[in-house]
Amino acid sequence: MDNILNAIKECAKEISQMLKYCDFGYSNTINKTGDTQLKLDVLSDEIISKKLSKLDNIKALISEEKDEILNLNENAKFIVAYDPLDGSSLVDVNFSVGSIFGIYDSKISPKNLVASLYFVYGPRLEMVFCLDKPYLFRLDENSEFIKIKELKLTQKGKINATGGSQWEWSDTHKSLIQNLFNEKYRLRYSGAMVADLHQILLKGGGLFSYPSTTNAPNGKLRVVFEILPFAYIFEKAGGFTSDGFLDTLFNLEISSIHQTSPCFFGSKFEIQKVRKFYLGEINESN
Ligand code: AHM
Ligand code: MG
Repeated sequence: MDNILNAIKECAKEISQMLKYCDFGYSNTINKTGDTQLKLDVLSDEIISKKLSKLDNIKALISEEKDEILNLNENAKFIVAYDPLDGSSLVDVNFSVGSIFGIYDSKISPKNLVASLYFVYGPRLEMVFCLDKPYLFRLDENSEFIKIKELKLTQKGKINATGGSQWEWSDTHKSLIQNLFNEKYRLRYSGAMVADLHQILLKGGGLFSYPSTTNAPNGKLRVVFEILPFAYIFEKAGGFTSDGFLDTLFNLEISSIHQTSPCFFGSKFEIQKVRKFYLGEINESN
């Protein structure tokens, strides 16, 4: 898998450079989820698919920006699923954005996810790579990713990051969020899941949620290339995940590559609380 990791690192360096100087207007295409693609989304996807297509141990590529699977080498082992530029609508306000990759062995199923990594394009270029344990890396002045530390979550955090619009939340979600604020959690939400989840991982805990909403009952975030890669990292860091009901996001069933799901990532305390609210064991915000 080393060749895949090395190729992905090179892509991230290229995307990071492109973000600094490239025009960030809209293209005239719409992706599978219905978002009008930014030129940067399309360019990031091209950088990744061009480089990874050359590797003979990749069976197929799945991208947020491609409607269909790109089949490459039929007998190869790995399928790489990726969101080339997560949070791209925030580039115009110069917020941190990212790229997310999940590496699956032979088929797309939660159990077959064998490694995941993401990059944060912020003031620094950072990477979190996880095989057995998640490690933070930072690009140095010689353009090398230097290992900084292992990421571990505590049992209870202080951050509350929740997506969607409040008027579209269920009463259950409103009560859960109010309950966390009553327990002195602090709101931290930029609108780019890579940056928001990275903050929770580096600060040691908290809750990130993207719930079911009235206009998106299955949530907004995509299972194969956004949710599962982060669930893998969170659980390997000692954290927990759920869709509100399941005791792990790894029990989700996948029926299509662009499928979405409500999702919750956090420390033990917060995910236990999420499930108590969603399963109806608690319904008061206090
Ligand atoms: P994108 O992949 O098209 O950028 O969309 C995903 C982003 C996530 O990064 C973020 O968590 C979410 O959309 C924000 O949505 P909202 O503005 O509804 O909270
Ligand atoms: Mg995304």
